[in-house]
Amino acid sequence: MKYSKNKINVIQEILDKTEQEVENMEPVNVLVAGKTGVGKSTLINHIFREKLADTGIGKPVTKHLRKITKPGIPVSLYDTRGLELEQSIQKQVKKEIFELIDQNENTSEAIHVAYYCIQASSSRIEDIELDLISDVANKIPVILVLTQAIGKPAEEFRQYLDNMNLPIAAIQTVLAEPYEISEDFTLPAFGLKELVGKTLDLIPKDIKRAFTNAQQADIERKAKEARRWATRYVASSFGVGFIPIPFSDASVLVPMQITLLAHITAIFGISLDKSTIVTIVAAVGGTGSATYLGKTIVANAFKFIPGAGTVVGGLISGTTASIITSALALSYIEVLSVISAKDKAGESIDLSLIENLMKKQFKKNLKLNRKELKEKDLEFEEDSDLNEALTEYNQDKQQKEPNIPFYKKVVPLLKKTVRIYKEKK
Ligand SMILES: Nc1nc2c(ncn2[C@@H]2O[C@H](COP(=O)(O)OP(=O)(O)OP(=O)(O)O)[C@@H](O)[C@H]2O)c(=O)[nH]1
Ligand SMILES: [Mg+2]
Repeated sequence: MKYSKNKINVIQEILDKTEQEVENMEPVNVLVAGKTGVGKSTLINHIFREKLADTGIGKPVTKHLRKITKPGIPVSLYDTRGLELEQSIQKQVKKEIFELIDQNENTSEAIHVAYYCIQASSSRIEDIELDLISDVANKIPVILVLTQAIGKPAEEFRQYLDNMNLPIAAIQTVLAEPYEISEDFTLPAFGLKELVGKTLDLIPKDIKRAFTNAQQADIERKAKEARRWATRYVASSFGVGFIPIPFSDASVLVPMQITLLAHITAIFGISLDKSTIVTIVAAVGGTGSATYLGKTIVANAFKFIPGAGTVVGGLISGTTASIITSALALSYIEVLSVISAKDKAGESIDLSLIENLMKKQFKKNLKLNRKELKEKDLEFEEDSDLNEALTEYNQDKQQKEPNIPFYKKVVPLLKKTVRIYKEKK
C-alpha cells in the first residue's frame, strides 16, 4: 500500500478516495420527457441531490434535448422540450428521442429509464403522447409520472390510465414539492420514495449504486445500503484470521477505517467538504494523523466497551476491532443521514452539533451487542436510529439557539391570562 503510516493525511485520503469512487461509478442515465410546465424540473430537483435541474450543467444535445450533469453526482439527465408545440415539432422531438435511445444503446450512455411526466390535474392524455410513450416503452422501461398530483382527481386519473393497459413499466403519482392550499394548510410532498423504489426495480444491477447515490428522496435506503456493505466489510476484515494486534499499533486499523468512511460516503452520495469530515473524524479520533487517529479511536472506544480490558499493553482482538469499526461505521452513517436530511431541506448544518452527535452515536453504538448489530442491518422502512439521530440534532439545536420568536411566547401567555380573567368574572 502506498501510504506511510505516520505521514498520511487521513482527511484528504477520505476525500480523494470518495471522489475517485464516485467518478468510477457508471452513471445512471434518465430521460425526463413531458410537455412544458408539467413539473419536470421540479421533479428532478427533488428526486436528485443538489437541485440538479437548477445547479447542474445543461448542455444541448439536439434542438429539443438537453443533457444535465454535475460533477460528483453519478447521473445524466436528458430533459425534453417542445412536446406541446405544433405537430411538425412534436414529430421532430420524437425523432430526436428515438435517435438518442438508439445511438446510445449498449454503450455506457444507454438510457436506463424514462420518466414520462403528465400533469395529474390535466386529466387527459393526447394521442400523440400515447404514441410516444408506447414507442419509447418498446425500447426502454418507461415510468409514467403523474405530477402535481392533488387529491381525488389525480387518483382517478391514475386509475383511468391504469385501465388503459399501456405498455409501460409503472405509474407513479407524485407531488414533488409541498403544495400550499391555504395559509394554514399545505399538502405535503409524496410519491418520490415510491418513484425511487420503482426506478431501482427497473434499472440494471450495476447502475443501482449510482442511482442510490444520486437520489435524495429516500435517505433510509442510502443508510441501509451503506450498513449492509459496512457489516460485510467489518466481518471480512476482522473475522477468522484476524491476528490480534497490540494497542500500540492501533494505527494499522486506520487504512481500513479510511476505506470504510470513503466507501460509505460514496455509497451514500453526499458532498462533504473538508471541514465536515475533519469535524466528524475529530469527534472520535482527535486529529487527522494516522498514528494518532488509530490510537485515539481505540482508546476512546475502550472506555465504553464492557469487558474489553485495559488499553495499556492490551491486545486488540478481532472482536474488539470489529465492535469499534462497526460503531464507527454506524455512527458515521447516522450522522450522514442527518446531514443529508438537512441538505434536502435546504438548511445549513452546525458543525459543533455534528461533532456532538458523532460522539454520542459512537458511544451508543459501541454498546450494541452483535445480535443488535445484525438486526440493525435488516431494518429498512421505519428507521428509528436515523430518526433518533435527527431528533437528537434538532433538540441540541433548539437548546443552543432557542429561536422561538418573542411574540410566540408572549401571545399564548396573554391569551391564557385573558381567559382566566374572563372565567373568573
Ligand atoms: N407545489 C408544487 N408545484 C409544482 C410541482 N411541480 C411543478 N410545480 C410548479 O409548476 C410550475 C412548472 O414546473 P417546472 O418544474 O418548471 O415544469 P417543467 O416541466 O420543467 O417546465 P419546462 O421546463 O418549461 O418544460 C412551477 O411553477 C412549479 O413550481 C409540485 O410538485 N408541487
Ligand atoms: Mg424545466
